[in-house]
Amino acid sequence: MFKPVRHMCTALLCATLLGAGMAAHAAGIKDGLKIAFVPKQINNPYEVIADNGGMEAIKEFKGDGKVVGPSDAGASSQVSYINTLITQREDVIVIAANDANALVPYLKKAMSQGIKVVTFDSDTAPEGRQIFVNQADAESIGRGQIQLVSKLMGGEGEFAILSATPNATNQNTWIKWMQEELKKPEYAKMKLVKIAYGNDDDQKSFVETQGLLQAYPNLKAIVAPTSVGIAAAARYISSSSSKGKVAVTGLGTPNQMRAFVKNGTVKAFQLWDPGALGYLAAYAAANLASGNISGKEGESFDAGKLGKRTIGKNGEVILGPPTTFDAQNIDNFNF
Ligand code: RAM
Repeated sequence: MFKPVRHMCTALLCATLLGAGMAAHAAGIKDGLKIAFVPKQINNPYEVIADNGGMEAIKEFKGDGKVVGPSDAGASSQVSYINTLITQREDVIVIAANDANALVPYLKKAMSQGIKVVTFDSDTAPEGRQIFVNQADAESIGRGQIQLVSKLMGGEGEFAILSATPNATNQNTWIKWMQEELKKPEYAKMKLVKIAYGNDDDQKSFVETQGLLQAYPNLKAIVAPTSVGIAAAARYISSSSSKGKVAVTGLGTPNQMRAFVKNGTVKAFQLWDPGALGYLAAYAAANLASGNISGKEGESFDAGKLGKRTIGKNGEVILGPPTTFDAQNIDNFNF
């Protein structure tokens, strides 16, 4: 029954490792690494879950983690945080970038001083970082959003996208794939009438939803590939005469969307586990700073409870496919 693990460690070393809790996961990771997470914005529940996942991982491998960032999802707002982290000689900056290009010079400066840079959730251009930890394959997210909204609106009619900021790398990439998917003949009767931007600001997203409904009286659906946008759109529609007429879908957290699923405003939406995303980003960061990986395609690293992960093309590490939530399964999720 019980197999001694003699080949891996001596009894004493094993006892020490077990006594140290997760130390067994931290193989090859340097102690005390200074890792700073910079989310798109600090007050977005999605970002908070992701950052908490990162801090959990950093605790496991005995690093020194912190979260700093702006309260709005703007790239210029992230710059001063990057500059301060350079001065503070962090080992790694893990950032959800609010723009693909605007941050690159600052992140390059960090890298030129030996600070490692990992993007997660929202990437920069590849020269701005060593690794991008992506929630899921961007093409599948984009195409999947159109497949879902098509189902919800019966494959025909007008729909709009309510996005985050106009510069958000992740949303812009997903929207590009949505538009690509829309070219297929099976969507010929669907018309994308507008891409609106709520800037990942709850109030602005709420007002943009109202604007869409006024401007397009025949609107059949709103797809919001942002957790802030989808929650604001659902809140607006749930107490308007459009409830039951205009479908709301996109990407959201189960905890923010639960009430709208229960009251029938939202039939289905998608997401991945943001906590696992942050956790994976922290392990990628620590392995990079420990010299175990450099960001090249094919390199693998140990990501704690997520197991061994391999770096793909362009320094990208993928968490896994998204989940579709609906009334049947939403209560199985608590994030
Ligand atoms: C918002 C942010 C984030 C995105 C999620 C789905 O919280 O825009 O970057 O990944 O939505």
